[in-house]
This record gives sequence, C-alpha cells and structure tokens, in this order.
Amino acid sequence: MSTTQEKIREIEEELRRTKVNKATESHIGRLKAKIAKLKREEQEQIMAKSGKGGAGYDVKKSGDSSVALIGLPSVGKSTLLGRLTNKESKTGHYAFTTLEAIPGIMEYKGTKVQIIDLPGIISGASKGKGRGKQVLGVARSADLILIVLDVFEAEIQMKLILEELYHFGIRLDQKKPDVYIEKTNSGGIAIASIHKLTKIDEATIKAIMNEYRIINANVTIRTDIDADQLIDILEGNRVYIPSVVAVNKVDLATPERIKELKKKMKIDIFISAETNYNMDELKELLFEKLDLIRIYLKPYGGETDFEEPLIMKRGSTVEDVCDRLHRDMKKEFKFARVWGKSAKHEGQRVMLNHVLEDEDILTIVKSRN
Ligand SMILES: Nc1nc2c(ncn2[C@@H]2O[C@H](COP(=O)(O)OP(=O)(O)OP(=O)(O)O)[C@@H](O)[C@H]2O)c(=O)[nH]1
Ligand SMILES: [Mg+2]
Repeated sequence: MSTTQEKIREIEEELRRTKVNKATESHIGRLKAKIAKLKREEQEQIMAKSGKGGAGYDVKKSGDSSVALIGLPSVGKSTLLGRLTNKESKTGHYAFTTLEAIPGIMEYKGTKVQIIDLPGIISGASKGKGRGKQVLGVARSADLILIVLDVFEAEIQMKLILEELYHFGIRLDQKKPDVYIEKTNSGGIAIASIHKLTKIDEATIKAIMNEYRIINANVTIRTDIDADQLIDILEGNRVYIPSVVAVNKVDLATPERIKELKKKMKIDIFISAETNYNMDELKELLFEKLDLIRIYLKPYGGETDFEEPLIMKRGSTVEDVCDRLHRDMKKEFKFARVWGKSAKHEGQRVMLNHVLEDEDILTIVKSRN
C-alpha cells in the first residue's frame, strides 16, 4: 500500500469514528476535503504509472447525442447494442467478450443517438483495473449513461457501479451546483447564499475552503449544497450526467424477484435484450432523458420540412438554432416566427432569446429578405 493510500485509510477511519453533530460539522468537512485531495493525488499517481499503454478509446462522435453502456461483464450490454442499433457487437456467455468501445446508431423519432458498447467494468475500474480508465473515460464524455444490471445481482452491481463512477468524478442525475467563488486579496471569506443553506454551515464552508488554501474570497451560492458538493466545486474536473438504470435478463427471473427489486431499488426499466422485452419502451425512455427537442424548419415563404427536423437540446433558443445552421446566421437575423408549443399564438414573432419546445415550427427571417 502506498503512503497516499495509507493516509486515505487513516482519515477515512477517523471520519467513521467521528460522531455527526453540529459541533463536529466543520471538522468532518475538513476531513472530507483532505480525503478528496489525497484521492486526486492517488489518481494522478495511477495515471502517471500506467502512462503510455493507457491511451483512451478513440470514439468518433456522431449523431445528435450519445449514450454509454455501463455494466459488469456478461450482463448483456453487447446484446442490447444489437437491439437498439443496427450495429453488431460480439456477444458471449463468458466475461470480457467486449474489449473495445463499439459505437452504433439508434434512430428514434427523427433523432440519431450514438450508443456506445463498452467492456464490462469491475471493482477498482476507476483506479485503472481491467481497462476501467478507458471505459469510464468514454462514460465521462457521454450525454447519458445507461447502467445495465443483471436481474440476479442488481443490488451489488449497482453499488459497485455507483462507487466507481463517483470515484472517477462522474456525478449522476445531479445538476452542477451553482457556486461562484471569486478570490479576493483581503477580508476573509464572505458568503452570500440566495436560499437558506440546510446542509452546510458557514464554519464548514470556511474550513473546507481553508483546506484548499483559500483564505479570502467572495462566495455566491445558489444551490442548497452539502460539504461533498462544495468539495466537488473546489476540486473541479467533475462531470454531471443523467442516467437510466435498466435491469436486464428479466426473462430468467420470477415475478417475485422483480417485485423484490422494485421494492429495494430505484430502477427505471426492466428489460430482456434476448427476448426484446421493453425495447421500444427503453428507446422512448432514453429519448426522454436525453431531453432532445425536434425543430421543424419552415423556410421564409416555403413549406415546412417535417422529414428532417433539427435536433437540439431542451432549453435551446432561436439563437442556438441560428448557430447550428450557419456561422453568420445571427448577423443576418431580423426576427423569427414560431408555431407550436412555445408560441403564444400561431406564427408568433420572436427574437433570438426565445426558448423553443419540442416539435416547434420555426421560420427565420433574415434582414435581406
Ligand atoms: N436470458 C437472457 N440472456 C441474455 C440476455 N441478454 C444477454 N444475454 C446473454 O448473456 C450473455 C452475455 O451477453 P453479452 O451481450 O455478451 O454481455 P456483455 O455485457 O456485453 O458482456 P462483456 O462484453 O463481457 O462485458 C450472452 O450469452 C447473451 O446471450 C437476456 O436478456 N436474457
Ligand atoms: Mg460485450
């Protein structure tokens, strides 16, 4: 065991021994920050050691959005890729059939979603075990992570996956906490929070920040954060990704087992890649969670193109559409007209900041028209 690992273990031990109450809150915060820093050090050591041979998978992005398949070996990820896309990935009844990242394209409701099949992960993946770094590296840059579990081992697999993802800096189904830190030269740490902070107090914030050698700063907080989230912000390098949890091979399980799992854990969908059970439902769920919207373009004075909608992230504005269409579009923009859910009335006249909705029809009027 390295000295870094020893130190981590020691502090983790102290953390376990410390009773959680008002008096120990800032001490606990400081210990957590120490652990985070040491873990980063450990991670850097691992990265340095595995140096060359550890190049990441080179997955070329394509489609409107991407989904990474994460699960233990043999849970059925490759079989699932074959069901969701037109791509074949070798399947087998033995572990580690897949050794690389294999992308396929799922076409659904006019969108093209890249689904990436990956080798199974194992305990210690985030520390580089069994191609873990490469696999989790792909997961980090995906728009959504589809967690695939085996119906008979769902509980233990889920626990392992969550730990590995967390340790690799992936925060699932969490919005990036809105915390803004502006370093200053004097005056100590001034905290301004928009809402009441219920999970962390000022002393703890200061203790954690001191651990990161920040003595003077203006901190603006707009999320009800806890100590871990503040540490995430200070560490940086975290990614915030939505997930879907699917339990596979339910064709092999009894109704009792399914009921038990439903009671025990939060599962989004039960599937069988083998028998195609709930495959359409899974596609719909992925589509919903990816939060994509379809925009039908109607050229000025022309017909609406319902065949090939523009696929955008939810929350996109007319300005985002302009940027997607052409680099200079914004310069020539005069106004736009919208029909559909986001319009107050049919053909509403809107400007660049207008937020669009799924299946809106949009006409952009350029100043030259
Ligand atoms: N009964 C049943 N078997 C399945 C199902 N999905 C996959 N399998 C079988 O499970 C085995 C493993 O499937 P794979 O798709 O290769 O699993 P994987 O997760 O890609 O495995 P690795 O690449 O080794 O990580 C194969 O023998 C599949 O035929 C399912 O829904 N039901
Ligand atoms: Mg596979």
